[in-house]
Amino acid sequence: MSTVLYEKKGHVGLITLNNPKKLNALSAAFMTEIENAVAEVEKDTDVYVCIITGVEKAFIAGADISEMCPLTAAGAIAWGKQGTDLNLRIENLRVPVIAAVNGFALGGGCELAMACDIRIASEKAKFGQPEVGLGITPGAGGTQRLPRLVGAGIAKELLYTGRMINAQEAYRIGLVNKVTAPEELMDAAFALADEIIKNAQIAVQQTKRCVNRGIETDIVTGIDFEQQAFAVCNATEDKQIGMGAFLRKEKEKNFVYR
Ligand code: DAK
Repeated sequence: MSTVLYEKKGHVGLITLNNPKKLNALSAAFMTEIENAVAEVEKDTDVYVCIITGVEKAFIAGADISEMCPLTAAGAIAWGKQGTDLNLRIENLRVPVIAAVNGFALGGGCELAMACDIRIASEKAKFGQPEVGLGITPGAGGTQRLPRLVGAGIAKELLYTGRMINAQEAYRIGLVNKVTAPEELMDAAFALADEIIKNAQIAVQQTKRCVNRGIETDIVTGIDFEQQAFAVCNATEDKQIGMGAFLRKEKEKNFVYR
């Protein structure tokens, strides 16, 4: 039985992390399986949104401490590259990625969730960056993505204390967009995916690129990037479909993703 499940539901690529005995701790082998599932999404242009979730009580309870424990500085660089690359790959995936955080999202798990475009959480979710308590810094983007999401002050408090926070607190600080009852989490994730899917996908994907690029650059460069994306969308069939429907006062828009 695979510890990472991949299935397609309509235009959604659903990745389910399924190693509950280890609380989905990120071993090298487990990360390879996640990479393979992400590769499925990457190559399938019929997937418009990706959802990542976990089974039972964990989203991901961090990197596998038994693998990290014997690492030397040199070994850590090689080992660490896999996690860093995986998160960059998720962040730069062509399609929006929703993290449906069902339980523990700690250390590398919180970092992977933060590499996703949008996070929604079950009331049972718990977030934290406990690395300093293990004698290490966060290693897969925690010191970079957390301050960008919640601001430096709150991020530093969480990073220096290693404190675990619940879903409501994560919502209050802007780490997650929504909190749901546990049994409603996947319905909420799919409802959000459907709201994205009904739009013109080249426009959605270009918008993702603009936000990701723009957030890392000065505003003039970011706006220039946005202008290029706008030009690209103007050459699409979906633009004619979207605007044509408005001008003809039609509700129905049958986008063709061209
Ligand atoms: N690693 C290995 N095994 C883990 C694990 C982890 N992170 N988390 C849980 N497990 C295992 C437990 O050892 C236990 O295994 P058995 O004893 O049954 O064999 C099983 O999962 C169930 O866990 P518990 O019995 O502990 O379950 P509880 O409900 O009592 O507690 C817990 C749940 C999440 C509070 C607890 O398991 C816990 O504190 N887990 C560790 C959390 C943690 O410290 N995570 C690591 C943070 S450091 C890098 C990239 C990434 C990273 C670093 C570098 N580079 C790119 C450079 C990431 C670092 C981290 O994530």
